[in-house]
Amino acid sequence: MAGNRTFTMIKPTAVAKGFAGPILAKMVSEGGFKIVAMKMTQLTKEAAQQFYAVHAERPFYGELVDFMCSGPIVAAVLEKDNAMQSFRDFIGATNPAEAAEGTIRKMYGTSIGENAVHGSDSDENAAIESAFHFAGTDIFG
Ligand code: FUP
Repeated sequence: MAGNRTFTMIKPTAVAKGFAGPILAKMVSEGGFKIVAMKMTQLTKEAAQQFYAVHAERPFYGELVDFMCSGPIVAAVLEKDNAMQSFRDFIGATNPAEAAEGTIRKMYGTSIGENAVHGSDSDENAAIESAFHFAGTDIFG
């Protein structure tokens, strides 16, 4: 059965441009996602390396890590039926240029790297990524 929680980060450029508020509002009021944990934080280089360890062999890994620790992010755990897939549909394709009209990445992303938001790609990773950022007592489901 599909899980009812997923994990997201609003990435540094989107936060710096003041898009955290509009993005969160869209997630809640249009997407129907409930925020059950949230914080503004800045990843250390080590934390970004660890978070994206699955991409360590990819050519864009260094750039991705540098970008993700370049400024504050907003991390959140979201709740909805079928949360992981529903949220990935809602944010759109990895590359904003290929994302459907009206999706968060289309509206707020500028490139495949600076694509405004992260969304977990499996229920298992949603749980791992949520635990990476939040203690169980800081998730209010
Ligand atoms: P997604 O699951 O849609 O976030 O996409 P991926 O897991 O394929 O990629 C994770 C992150 O790596 C993306 F959000 C941005 C970055 N990336 C690049 O910078 N270049 C690429 O070619 C692919 C991904």
